Amino acid sequence: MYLDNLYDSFKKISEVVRHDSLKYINANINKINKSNDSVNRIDMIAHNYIVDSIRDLDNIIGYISEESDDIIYFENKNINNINSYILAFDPIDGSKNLLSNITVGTIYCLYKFNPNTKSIENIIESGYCLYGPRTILVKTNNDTVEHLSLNEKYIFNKDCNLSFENNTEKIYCVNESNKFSNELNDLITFYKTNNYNQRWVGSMVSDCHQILCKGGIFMYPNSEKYPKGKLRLLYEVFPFSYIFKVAGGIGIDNNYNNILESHINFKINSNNVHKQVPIILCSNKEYHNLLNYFDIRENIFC
Ligand code: AFP
Repeated sequence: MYLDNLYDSFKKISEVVRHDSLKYINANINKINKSNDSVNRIDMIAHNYIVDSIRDLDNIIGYISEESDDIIYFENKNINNINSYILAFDPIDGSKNLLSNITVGTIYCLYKFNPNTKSIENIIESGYCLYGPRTILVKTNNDTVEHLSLNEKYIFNKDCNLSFENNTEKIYCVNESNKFSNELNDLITFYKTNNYNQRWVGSMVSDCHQILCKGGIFMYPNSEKYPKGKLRLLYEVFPFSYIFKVAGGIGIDNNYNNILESHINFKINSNNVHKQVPIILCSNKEYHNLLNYFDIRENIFC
């Protein structure tokens, strides 16, 4: 499936983020989305560009956006079970950061979808576009994660593939102002005492990009403030878990299990379109460190 139209919509979003009046794009448009966030004009501009870009792609029968209450089906599409897809996306991830000119991005995930059972059958591609000092597109392409940057001719030019193989930096990425369980506090202390460096931007796209480029671990666990986690399963957690998997890493849930294993046949309904879940994303090496840590901890406390 060619998503060139989608990538073109990222170029348009990048242009608006860079050059339109800040007052205009950051204006609150008096709308609250299903996640209870107030919607800024830039969120809707990006949403509309993306929807327009996929509307004419035959096999994409609908979409899920952070800015739409429910799954939306395009009219007049030839819906058949064998070849139906939906695109889930967060048009502007980290939009609160835009006010302070901090990098934001778009996250997307293309799902093979069964319209009869309304369930996800597979992830075909996922990626994100970062609107930072450079506009960077990171996307899966079968078994590689490609890193492309927007050049002066307005073309996404491939720079390299991203892989955890050579990434050795010790970074832990978590918002420590949240109140976590004792178990998680102990884990964070483990990172501190083992010379990991803490980083927190507050846009998932930026924080996870840093981990993909350098190594380490990203966490948004459940906390007192977000008992069910904060990040959205369908357009934040699954896409990043898939990117991490292809790069040689993993996304894990509350019980430290592979979160992608729950995506097969995940049934979408109005109540779970914006489902929030706890998530940890890291390289396979960091995952083994984490399991070793828990083994040792268990032996001490048993
Ligand atoms: P916004 O899109 O509302 O700015 O939220 C961004 C986000 O969903 C995700 O991108 C970040 O990882 C997370 O929230 C940051 O949240 P806190 O810094 O408030 O914990």
